[in-house]
Amino acid sequence: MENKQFPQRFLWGSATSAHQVEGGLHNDWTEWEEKNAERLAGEAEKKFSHLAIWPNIKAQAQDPQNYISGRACDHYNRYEEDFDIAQSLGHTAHRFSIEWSRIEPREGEFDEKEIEHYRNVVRALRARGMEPFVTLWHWTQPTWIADIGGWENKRTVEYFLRFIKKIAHEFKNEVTFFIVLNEPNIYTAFGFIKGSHPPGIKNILKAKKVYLNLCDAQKRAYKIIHSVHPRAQVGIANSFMHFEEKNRLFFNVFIKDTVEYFWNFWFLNKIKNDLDFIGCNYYSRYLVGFGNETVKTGDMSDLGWEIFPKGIYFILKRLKKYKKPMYVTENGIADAQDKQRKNFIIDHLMWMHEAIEEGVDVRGYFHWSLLDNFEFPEVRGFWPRFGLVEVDYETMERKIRPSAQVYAKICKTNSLLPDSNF
Ligand code: IFM
Repeated sequence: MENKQFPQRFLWGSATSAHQVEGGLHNDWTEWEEKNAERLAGEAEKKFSHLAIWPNIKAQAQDPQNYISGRACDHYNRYEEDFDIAQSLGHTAHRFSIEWSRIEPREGEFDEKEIEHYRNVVRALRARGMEPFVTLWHWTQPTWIADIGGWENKRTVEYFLRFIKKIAHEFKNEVTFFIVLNEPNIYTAFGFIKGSHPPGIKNILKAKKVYLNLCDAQKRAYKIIHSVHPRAQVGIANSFMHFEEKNRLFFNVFIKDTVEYFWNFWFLNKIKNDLDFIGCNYYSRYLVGFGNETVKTGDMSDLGWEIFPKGIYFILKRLKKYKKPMYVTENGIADAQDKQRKNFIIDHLMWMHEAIEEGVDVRGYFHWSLLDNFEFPEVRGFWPRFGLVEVDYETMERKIRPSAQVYAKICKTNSLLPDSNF
């Protein structure tokens, strides 16, 4: 492999979300965790015993404590130490979320102390030469929002926009990049169709209502942020999956096209005129349709997700038609032993580079995640290990994984060096 250089001023970093790393929260998810931890521990064997990693995680996955986010990584108190690590690894940007339930714990009461906390977070990043990318909603809400029916209720949109306006005012001199929503498609599918994470509903009509409300919120937030902060760059981080049909049966191609449209493009098409950039969260390929698989699949992560690096290229190429700058706002792997992460990173970046070479305007890459954390979708808890940095949840000690050093070389040289250099 020859040296592959990335564009000048390309941003390199990693991503987290408040609920997954901060600790000490009280929101609709923490309440749901308390009520469902026993059940989730009881279901672990059925859900995870097919995974190669099962013998190593069995005890943890069957322990109800695994499903309580609790003090998480204590990042709320340790963010400076964590940002020191990110800086030492050559990161030039960092994505994190501001937790609505901290800022507005009771309706209409904004907590100035917590606003100050996040101001300090932003300043800590800037002091270390990292550009902050602020997510404004990463799935959690204050309990008073859940009490009025959460995103099923139109009033939630109005409350959310009031929160957005407050944040835009407070941070207009400190933050340029705002990601309004994180993965509304995953939140809605698992929360309102499969019912496997909060609020645990299985009702397609409610799902539709929630999705439309989120869509409305994203569009209107764009206008509100720009009215307060004209120089802001406002985007979304959506989950994009690479879909393929299991085999070439005619009907399967139709199914694949339909699923792909609704998962990857429906929401984006609705909001595309109110968007400065697209955030692409990419993890894996999914085979859909009927009959036996004729597609040969590759290696799997600890979570059983297929490692399919070329998928990031296919997705980025398909997003080119929107003619917006793009950031890969998440891409990562659950790999407790850090055996696959190095190649995962190199191979995905190689394909991302290929897309850039072919004219796709990608301006940054955020690895998921800086730290091991509380794995969010379907509340899998602490056993999946996504971190560049390992966290010992007993002592809170941080240990940089070898793959993080490989990624650091890429960040520091702004290039993928020939194989021999890694
Ligand atoms: O941990 C999550 C994150 O919260 C949203 N995107 C996918 C990640 C890995 O599952």
